[in-house]
Amino acid sequence: MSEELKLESLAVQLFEINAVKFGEYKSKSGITTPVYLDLRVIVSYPDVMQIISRLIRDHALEGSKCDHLCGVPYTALPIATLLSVEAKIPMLMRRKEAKAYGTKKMIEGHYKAGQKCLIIEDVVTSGSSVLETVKDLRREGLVAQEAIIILDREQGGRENLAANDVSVKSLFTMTNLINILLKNKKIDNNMALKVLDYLRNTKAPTSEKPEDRTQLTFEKRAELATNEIAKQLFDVMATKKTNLCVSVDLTTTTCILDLLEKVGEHVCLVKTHADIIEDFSTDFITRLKSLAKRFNFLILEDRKYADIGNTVSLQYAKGLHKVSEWADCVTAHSLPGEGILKAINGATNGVRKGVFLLAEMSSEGNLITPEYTDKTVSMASNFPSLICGFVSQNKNTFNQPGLIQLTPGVQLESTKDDLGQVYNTPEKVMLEKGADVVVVGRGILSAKNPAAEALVYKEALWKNYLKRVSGKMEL
Ligand code: 5BU
Repeated sequence: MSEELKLESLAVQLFEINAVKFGEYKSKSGITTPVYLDLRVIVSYPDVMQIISRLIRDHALEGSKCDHLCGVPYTALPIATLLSVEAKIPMLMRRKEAKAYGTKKMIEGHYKAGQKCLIIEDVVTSGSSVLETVKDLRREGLVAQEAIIILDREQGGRENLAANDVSVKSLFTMTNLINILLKNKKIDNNMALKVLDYLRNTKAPTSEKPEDRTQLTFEKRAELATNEIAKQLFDVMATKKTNLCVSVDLTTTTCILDLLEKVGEHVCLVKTHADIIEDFSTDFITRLKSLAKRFNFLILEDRKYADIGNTVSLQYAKGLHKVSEWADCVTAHSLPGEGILKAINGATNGVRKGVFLLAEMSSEGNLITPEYTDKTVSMASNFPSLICGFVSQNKNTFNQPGLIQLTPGVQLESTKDDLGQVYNTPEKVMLEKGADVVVVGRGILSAKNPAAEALVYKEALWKNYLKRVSGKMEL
C-alpha cells in the first residue's frame, strides 16, 4: 500500500474509534471548536498504534539523525515507545514533575550532552506542550530541534515551534485530515467547511523567538536593566572590561583589605561573607567602601537570607553587620516566599539596592529542583526594581537580558573540593552555561600571587565574553 493510502485508511480508523470527533467542544483555551482530537484512546487499539508508529518510522523519520526519541507526556508516550522498539532508537522519558526526593532528574534514560533528541507528539495546536519538553531536554544539554507529530491543527503551532528552532514533520494537517474524511463520506460538506473556516479564524497566539541574552553586550543590557544596581554592574563590567567577581572568603579584615588592594583593579564585584570575619567593624566598612570607590567595584554580601520577612528585615538592617548600610546587593533564597523580597525592599529606606535570588546552587546533591528554579524566576518578575539577577549554573534558567546571571563554582580546571563544591572552567561557564558575572574564591585566594591569578581569570572570562557577543561561538 502507498503511504497515501495508508494515511487515508488511518484517518478513517481514527474517525471510527472516536479519536476524531465533530460537534461543539471546548478547547484548553476555552474556545469552542467544531473538531476535537482525543488520541488517548489509541492505547485500546494496538493495530492503530502499530500503523502510526510504522508510518512515522517509514516516512517521517527519514533524514532525521537522532540519538534518542522522547515522547511528550502522556498521550505520545506509547507511540514513542513503539517507535523506539521498531526503529531501534533509544528512548528518553520526560517527567511532568520533578521527583520530590532522590534524584531530581526531569529526563530519565542514559544520554550525553550534545546528543540529538527527536520529539514525538500527538497533536500540536500552539506548540506549547512540545516546547515544555524541548526546554527540559535543552536544560540537560541535549539538542532538541526536530519534532514528529501525528496531527498539525494548523493554528500557528508549526510557526511558534520554528521560532524556537524546532522543525516539525506531521503525518496529517487538519486540512488534509478533513479532506480524507470528506472523501470517505465520514463528514459532510457543511462540516468540512465549518472546520476549515474555524481553522482560518482561530490561531494560537504567536511567540516570537526570544532574544538570547548571552549574545547581547553588557552595554546593551545596562539599557535594559530595571534594577539600578544591575544597571550599574553592567556599566562597571563594560568600563573595566571585567566580569570577574572575587569572593573574599577570608576571616580577618586585614587579609581582606590587603587582597583587595591587589585584585581590586581586576574585578567588577566583591562578594563578602560578613559573618566569617572575626574583627568586623565600622572602620572595616569605611575602608572597604573607599576601595570600592577607588577601584570602581560593587559589593555583594552573600548572606543567603532564608527566613520569614520580619526576621530578614532585621537581619538585613540591624545587628552587628547592618548589611543594608553598605552592601549594594545581597543574595536571598526564594524558599520562604515573596515576603522575603518585600522585607528587603521595605528595609532599603529608598536607597537603591539589589537582590540576587538563588535559582540554583553549585554544590553536589543540593535539593533545588527544576520546578523550584522556574518558580524562583517567576517570583522575581513581581519585583523588577529590586531583583538584579539570579545565582545560577545554567543558561536556560532565565532569559531577561536586563538581569544578571551570577555563577559561582569556577576554577581554571574542572574539579571538586572535599565538601561537594563543583567547579567548571571559565570557558565552559561563559560559552555553555550562560554566566554573566563569575564568582571565584579559592582559585584566586589560594594562589601564590593573587593579583597575577585574578588577571588570568579576568582575561580568560573576558576573551570568552567577547567570543559569545561576536556570535562566533562554536557550540
Ligand atoms: P570558591 O572558593 O570559588 O569555591 O568560593 C565560591 C563562593 O561562592 C563561596 O563564597 C560560596 O559561599 C559561594 N557560592 C557557591 O560556591 N555556590 C553557590 O551555589 C552559591 C554561593 Br549560591
